[in-house]
Amino acid sequence: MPQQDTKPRTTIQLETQRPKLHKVILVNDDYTPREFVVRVLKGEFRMSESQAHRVMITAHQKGVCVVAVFTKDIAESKATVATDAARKQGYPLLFTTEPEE
Ligand code: TYC
Repeated sequence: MPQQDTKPRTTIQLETQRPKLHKVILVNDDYTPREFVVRVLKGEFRMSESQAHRVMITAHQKGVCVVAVFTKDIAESKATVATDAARKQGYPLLFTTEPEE
């Protein structure tokens, strides 16, 4: 009778690969009107008036504020669209992105 192999099998744990999320960051400047910042936050990031106002004031007081987190492509696209909207109106408003830890 053939001997049975009783050695435990090596188990391979396959981790589900979750894409790293990227933050969209609103940067303060001295020139863009507050109302315009709020309008862009509402339009591009689907925020309510009060959420947008809170984020704008945080950036105004601290220099930057995290707006939201998305996959890399979406974060970069939203930051570009929002920044371009400001450029079209002649404002220096800037949205940047960075990977989450
Ligand atoms: N600091 C600007 C002002 O006083 C308003 C502002 C807020 C601009 C947040 C950019 O990310 C910003 N008009």
